[in-house]
Amino acid sequence: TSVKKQLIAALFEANNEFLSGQALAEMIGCSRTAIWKQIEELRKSGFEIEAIRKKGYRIIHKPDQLSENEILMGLETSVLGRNILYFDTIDSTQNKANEVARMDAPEGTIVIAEEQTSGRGRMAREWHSSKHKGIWMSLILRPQLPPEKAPQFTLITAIAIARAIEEVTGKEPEIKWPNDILFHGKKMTGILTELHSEADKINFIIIGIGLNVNQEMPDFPEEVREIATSLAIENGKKVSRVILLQHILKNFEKYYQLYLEKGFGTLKVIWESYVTSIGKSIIARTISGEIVGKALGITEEGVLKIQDAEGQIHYVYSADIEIKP
Ligand code: BTX
Repeated sequence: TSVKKQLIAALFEANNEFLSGQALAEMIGCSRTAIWKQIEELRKSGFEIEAIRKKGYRIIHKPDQLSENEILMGLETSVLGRNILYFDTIDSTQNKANEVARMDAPEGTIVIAEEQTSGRGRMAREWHSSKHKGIWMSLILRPQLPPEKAPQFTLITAIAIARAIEEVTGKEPEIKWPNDILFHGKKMTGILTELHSEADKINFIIIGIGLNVNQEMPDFPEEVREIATSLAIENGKKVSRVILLQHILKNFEKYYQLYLEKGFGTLKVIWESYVTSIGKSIIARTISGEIVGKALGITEEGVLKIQDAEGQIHYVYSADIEIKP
C-alpha cells in the first residue's frame, strides 16, 4: 500500500502531465512491474487512468471517496459526523461502531466504509454493500432516554434521509414503515437500529444506514435485482456520496434536536407525509406470525397500528410489510 500511496501522490502532483512507468519506478524506488500492478489496482478501485505508449500514465478521474477530509470539508453540523472512522473495507460498520461505542466513542461518531464484506440487515439478513457505490455507515447516539424510545430513531433516520435525497436530487422518495426508503416500490435504503441499554436507560444506539447511491442494475447481485434500486438509477445520473452524506448528517442533527426538545409529535407529521402504506391493506410479517389488515397509522411512540377484518387493532413493533395490490 505504500507504493500505492506514493503512486497516487505522484500522479496527482503531475497535474495532468504524463509520467512514464520508468520515471514513476525511479521516483518511488520500485520496479516497473510493481508500478503496472498498482495501476491495475487503482483502476479496480475506481480510478480512470489513461496509459499511452512512450508517454506514460495520467489520472483522468478519481473515485468519489468518502475519506474523513472530504466529509469534514463543508459539513454543517456541530456534533454528528464530527468524529469519523473511515475504512476502505470492513466486515460491518455496525460491528465496529458497537466496539468503539463500548469504549466511549462520543455521540455523533460515524463509522463509514467504502465496502462491507458482511453487511447485515435485520434478523441477520445480508445487506449488499458494493465498493464505492453507496453509503454504508453507522452512527452512534447517546440520548438520555428510556429504551422503549429506540424504535423512534429508525423513523427519525428515515425522515433525515428522505429530506437529504430531496435536497440533493429534487426527487421525493417514499418511506415504508419501519425502516425502508423506496422509489417506485423498490428498496433504495435500509436502516438498522441497534440498542444497547440498561433496564431504564439507553446507553447508546447504533443506527446503521445502507444507502444505494451509484449502482447500476448489474452492480446488484441477482437475488435483489427485482427489489432494489439506487439513487443514480432513479435520478438518471450519478450523485456525489459526500454531498449526500453531508445533507443526511445536517438534517439528522436538526431533527434529532427537534426530537429531544419537543418529542416525536412534530416529526410524526413529517414522517406521515412520506408514507405510502397508511390507509392501505397490508400484510405484516412479524416473528410471531402474520397480521393482515388495514394500516391505520403510527402511534406517538412510532408503533404501527393495524386493524384486521374483525375490527381488532394490533400494535406492531417490528415487521416486514407488504402492501396488498
Ligand atoms: P432488512 O432486513 O430490512 O433488509 C434486508 C433485505 O434487503 C435482504 O434480505 C435483501 O433481500 C435486501 N437487500 C440486501 N442488500 C440490499 C441492497 N443493497 N439494496 C436493496 N435491498 C437489499 C435493512 O435490513 C437494513 C440494512 C442496514 C445496512 C447498514 S449498512 C451500514 C450498517 N452496517 C451493517 O452491517 N448494516 C448497516
